Amino acid sequence: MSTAAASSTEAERKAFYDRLAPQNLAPLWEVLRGLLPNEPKSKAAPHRWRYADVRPLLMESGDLLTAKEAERRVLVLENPAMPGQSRATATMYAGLQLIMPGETAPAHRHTPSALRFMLEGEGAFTAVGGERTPMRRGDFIITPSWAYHDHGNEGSDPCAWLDGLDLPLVAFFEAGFNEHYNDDRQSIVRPEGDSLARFGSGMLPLAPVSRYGLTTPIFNYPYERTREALVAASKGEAPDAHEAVTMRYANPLDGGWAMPTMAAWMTYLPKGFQTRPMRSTDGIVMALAEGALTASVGDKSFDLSVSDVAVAPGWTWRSYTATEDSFLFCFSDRVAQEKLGLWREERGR
Ligand code: GTQ
Repeated sequence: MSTAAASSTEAERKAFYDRLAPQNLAPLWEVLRGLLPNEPKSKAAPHRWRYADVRPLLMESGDLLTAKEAERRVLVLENPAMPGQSRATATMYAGLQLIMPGETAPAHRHTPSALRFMLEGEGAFTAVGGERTPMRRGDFIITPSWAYHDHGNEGSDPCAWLDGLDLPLVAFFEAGFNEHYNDDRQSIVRPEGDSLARFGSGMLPLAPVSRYGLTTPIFNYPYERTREALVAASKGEAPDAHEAVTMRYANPLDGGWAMPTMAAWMTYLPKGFQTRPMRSTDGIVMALAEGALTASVGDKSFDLSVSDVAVAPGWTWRSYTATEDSFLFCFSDRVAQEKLGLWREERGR
């Protein structure tokens, strides 16, 4: 008859584990607490990158190598708690991309989806699916999974933007593919503005066909329209205590989020407005489009100026105080978590 487990010594257990290892077996009871925490504890840390600090280094990289040499000239925003992993949050990659006058970031496509939030410079464009769009400050621009894309700068200023990609998610699923186009720039088959006219005018083609699978057919949501909508919406009802005035970028074909794995939204906080704390399971990357605010994230407090980027890790309390009329762009993996039935939030007082 076997002895009751309770009577076994540490040494006996250890000896047993040592016999398990060669068979690629392990005792669950030694790791169960770590596998099933009572609530999430993000590996990411709250952090803020000041654009004023990063910009000189980004510009220096412009002298160091061409966009073509680099393929993408980007300074990766690495979460300080996860160095070397190219992650801003547990699941989201973020970077600052620079393209100098006359340059082209050559056409390629990959299964990870990308979003861009335009920060600086005039004259940049991106091409997706045979159509070009100008990239202007505050524009939210999308590169759908597996769509060829190249970026160019036909102006006279350096152009810079925030990149967000679902790279860590795709790597987790081991579903990453990448391919180069046969030229630096893809051929253009549609006039500028075509997608926005067809899908972003509150009207749709009679037989609306999705150009990019699960991703919105609009690939540039211009800041002008976003800003106007938020300000107009703020007149109709008081800002929400937790969300202030928040609207999400939507796919006009189904009303869902614009992208299948990355959720993106913009929050308008009128000057002096202070949100109540909330937390959600998605880790958030934010960039200030306009204004000035203080973001409290966990035990940190970050003053954000225009184009500063910050990270609020998952399940970490966050709140904002606007020192000026402020527009805060945010993205996270919320849409993926929602689809998997995992997303939760908690609203504090
Ligand atoms: O512009 O296609 O920041 O492929 C990282 C990987 C940007 C891009 C990044 C990319 C891109």
